[in-house]
Amino acid sequence: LPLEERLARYVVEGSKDGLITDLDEALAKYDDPLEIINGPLMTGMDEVGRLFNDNQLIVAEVLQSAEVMKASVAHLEPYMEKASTESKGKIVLATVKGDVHDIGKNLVEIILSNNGYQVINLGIKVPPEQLIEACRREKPDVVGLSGLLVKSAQQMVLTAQDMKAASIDLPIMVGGAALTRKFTTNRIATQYDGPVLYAKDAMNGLELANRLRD
Ligand code: B1M
Repeated sequence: LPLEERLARYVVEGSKDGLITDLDEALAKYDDPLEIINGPLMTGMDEVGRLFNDNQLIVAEVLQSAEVMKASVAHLEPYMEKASTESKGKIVLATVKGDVHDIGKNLVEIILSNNGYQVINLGIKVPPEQLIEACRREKPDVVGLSGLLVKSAQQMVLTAQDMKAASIDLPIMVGGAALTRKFTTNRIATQYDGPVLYAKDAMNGLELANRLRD
């Protein structure tokens, strides 16, 4: 099989046998390690999502796929471009209440921290109270919310409402598969006093954070 298909297959099959060797081959072939993640590895993950939706995979198998994705990101991370050490700002990052998906969020953390941001990663299933407390404690420049489930998009609305009630108006950046720009503008931003920005992927998240600084 060609390299790209082999990489996607590790994710789909949840197998790590030969993974590192192929990732190293990919590192030699691609200029930017992020292209390996956004390309073949994401193709594999999308296939996992499709098979899971069709009841052809069970949660335990999807978990194995997630492990392959995480191991791949960990292997590629040291090769990603790192900007100067000057601190560009602080971001509190969380997967919203009720949601355990964290691969995308952790990718956002890697990209932001490699590019000069201090990231306080609160983890998964983070309730609004915990986020509000972190905002008061950490005084971040931006709050980043991730969520992949349809119900997580609604949870982001509730989170924005609670933050507003707590008189917080820091910029919020949201991302995740179930979200759209339209939902962000029409449903989340209308419930909040500060800016609410939609990031389609982790790189876009970095662009938006940079734009907020300017
Ligand atoms: Co779940 N899951 N899952 N899952 N899972 C999805 C999301 C699903 C679409 C699969 C499907 O049915 N086709 C579906 C959601 C349906 C829906 O609501 N529309 C689903 C479901 C149903 C579930 C469970 C309910 C299953 C069950 O238990 N019956 C359960 C939910 C539990 C819960 O959260 N309470 C569940 C559990 C799991 C696992 C634990 C097994 C595992 C997660 C492991 C982990 O994260 N540690 C898992 C996985 C792996 C997936 C899929 C297959 C892959 C997600 C992923 O990691 N993608 C997913 C299907 C799919 O997405 N194709 C699916 C790779 C990752 C890099 O992409 O996170 O989208 P992503 O991040 C992207 C962008 O979205 C963006 O940047 C990244 C790219 O650069 N981004 C941001 C994300 N957050 C951002 C934040 C930002 C900026 C950008 O700024 C703050």
